[in-house]
Amino acid sequence: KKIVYSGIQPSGQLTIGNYIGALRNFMGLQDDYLCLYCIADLHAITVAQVPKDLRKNTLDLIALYLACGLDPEKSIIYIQSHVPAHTELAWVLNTMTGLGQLQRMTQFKSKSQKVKEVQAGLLNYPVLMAADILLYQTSYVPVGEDQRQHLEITRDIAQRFNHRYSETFTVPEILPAKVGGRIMSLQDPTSKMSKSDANKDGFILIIEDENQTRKKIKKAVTDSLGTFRYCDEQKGLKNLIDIYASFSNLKAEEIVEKYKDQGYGVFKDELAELVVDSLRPIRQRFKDIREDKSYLEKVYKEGAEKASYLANKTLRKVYKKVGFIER
Ligand code: AQP
Repeated sequence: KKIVYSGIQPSGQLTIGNYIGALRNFMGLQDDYLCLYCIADLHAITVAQVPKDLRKNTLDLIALYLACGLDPEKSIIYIQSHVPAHTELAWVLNTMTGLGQLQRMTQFKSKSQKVKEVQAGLLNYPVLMAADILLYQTSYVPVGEDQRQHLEITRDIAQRFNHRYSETFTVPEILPAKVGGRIMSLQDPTSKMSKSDANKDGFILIIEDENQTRKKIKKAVTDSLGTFRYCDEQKGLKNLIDIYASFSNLKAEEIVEKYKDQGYGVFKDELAELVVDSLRPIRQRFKDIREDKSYLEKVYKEGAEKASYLANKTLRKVYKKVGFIER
């Protein structure tokens, strides 16, 4: 079977952006591919984290993976820091990645503006991500559009290594979401919905109280044009239509047709109910799974064992090719 790899950072509670752009697409791949889904805690610390929150968010994320339907019998679910090969390969790849290329990354530019002192880890984030993906000889990476640039670097690094030494890594391809690859903030539709946004009204969490979800959708920024169109002049509305499309089987044009004579209010109310109804089963399952600590532990321990086995095979090859003496 071909390999699918993806990960999500436990850097906060997950938003519907993470769900629509990434998580939701993980489930359908489990039968056709060998899937590895990681909890990217090593990535999370590229931005300062409170240790106790990181621990909680990590366990929450495993429970959420399971609540969404990831099956540990089919897929490998594990915590990134439990597989040391990620950092080991990242070091090697760091020695073959240009500083200029890393400095040009959009995510680096936007995240480094938000901190007082920029740490090397933030700059090197895409190299660690390349290591994650390449370690498993991944063919496909289901991620949101915001990660496309990082996937390009991963491909560059893989090709550079293969060219300099010999065929070692599979060169991966992005598997973008069919709809909603880039969900925007409800409060600022020019920036992407992000779980670490200081403005909590900007995002809807996968796990939150239903009334909170309803309130945030009501408060979402639209415009004073009053027309119901799907266009770039009406970014707020466009984003809400994208969210509607993601949770229904309607296309943007069909949604416009349905609501064009009804105004924003009715549309928002119905969108809120659609989102709440769609997330309800996950919210219910999450509670039970999250309480079963020993089950969660079993899942991530077995996951780490399986992942390590595969990762170490690639790492051994890499070490040999760069000229390290075998241990
Ligand atoms: N707004 C979004 N629309 C669609 N997809 C999105 N993703 C993130 N935001 C959106 C996708 O979610 C996956 C997990 O992302 P991550 O946690 O590894 O990092 P991120 O992309 O940096 O996500 P956040 O929510 O913005 O986290 P913070 O605030 O911690 O940086 C990825 O596949 C991503 O494409």
